[in-house]
Amino acid sequence: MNSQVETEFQTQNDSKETFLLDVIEGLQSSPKRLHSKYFYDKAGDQLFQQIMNMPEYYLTDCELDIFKNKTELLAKSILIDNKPFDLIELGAGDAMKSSYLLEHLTKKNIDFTYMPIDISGHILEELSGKFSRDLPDLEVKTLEGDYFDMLDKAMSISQRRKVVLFLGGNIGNMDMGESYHFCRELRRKLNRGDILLVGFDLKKNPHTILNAYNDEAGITSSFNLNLLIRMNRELEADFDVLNFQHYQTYDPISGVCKSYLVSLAEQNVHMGNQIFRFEENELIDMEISQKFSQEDISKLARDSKFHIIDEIHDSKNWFVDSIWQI
Ligand code: AVI
Repeated sequence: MNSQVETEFQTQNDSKETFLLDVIEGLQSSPKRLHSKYFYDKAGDQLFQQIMNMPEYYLTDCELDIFKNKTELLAKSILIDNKPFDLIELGAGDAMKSSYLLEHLTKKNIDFTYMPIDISGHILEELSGKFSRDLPDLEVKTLEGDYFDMLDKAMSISQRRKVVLFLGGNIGNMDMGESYHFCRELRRKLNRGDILLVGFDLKKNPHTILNAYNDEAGITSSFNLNLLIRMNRELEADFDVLNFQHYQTYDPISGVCKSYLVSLAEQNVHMGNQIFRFEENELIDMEISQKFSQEDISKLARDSKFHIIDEIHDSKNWFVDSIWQI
């Protein structure tokens, strides 16, 4: 049987116009900031792949350990009744981790449709191709676009129970306030009985965390600097990349892990008809990767009106997939 793959298209929200406006607003703020969602152009995707393969970057291996070795537990916690459901993955990428769950459910003849949501149509096409070859019995409906728009679409095209996956510790790329609003918005869109499975990177030895974002080879540095290169190419800016330096911090009390770019000189950067002045040692706030305690996770679930129904940890206890229900 052939895999049943359909795609819903939608114009990318983060068009060049939005990118430009966000950048201008960020560089006019104090402190200056850029949004890490813009890291992921073609070169940024490749650098992120390299990050995931670095020995210091443990997050991917930890969650892979859960999906590969605790698949049965994951399946049990999302299969509450025997009713058919839709398995939605926010930011599915190459679905490397979720594939283990998908294969497990398909082999058990569970009636479900996999709905990967991603901003990149190219990634979704590749994913469809991969599943037609490797898991031909899996029913796939790809949704290209913004998470919340596509979640609305998923809710409107099928009335079945929803299980939403938000993996990879991506929730950490929001500050605590933003993640609360994000979970509240998900809660608003879902129905009673629906499930949200979120991957959280846990607080641990601060050296382990700092090293994951401050690698010797400088890949994380290139990942940050690549956004300046992207702005030069797409927004006609004239950043001199050699005049900026990556700086990483981790505060073990708050769990806030942050990356900055430091201006190495007093300099002006042009972008169209805008000029941005940088003092020597002035910072651009680039990315937050929040780390969580169990208490932080319980509070986030409670505040956004979910119940935690299960928690599945990796063998080192460094990462948790927390399973919430409305
Ligand atoms: C995508 N996200 C979960 C990564 C993280 O760990 O915050 C992005 C990243 N930034 C630097 N290294 C990895």
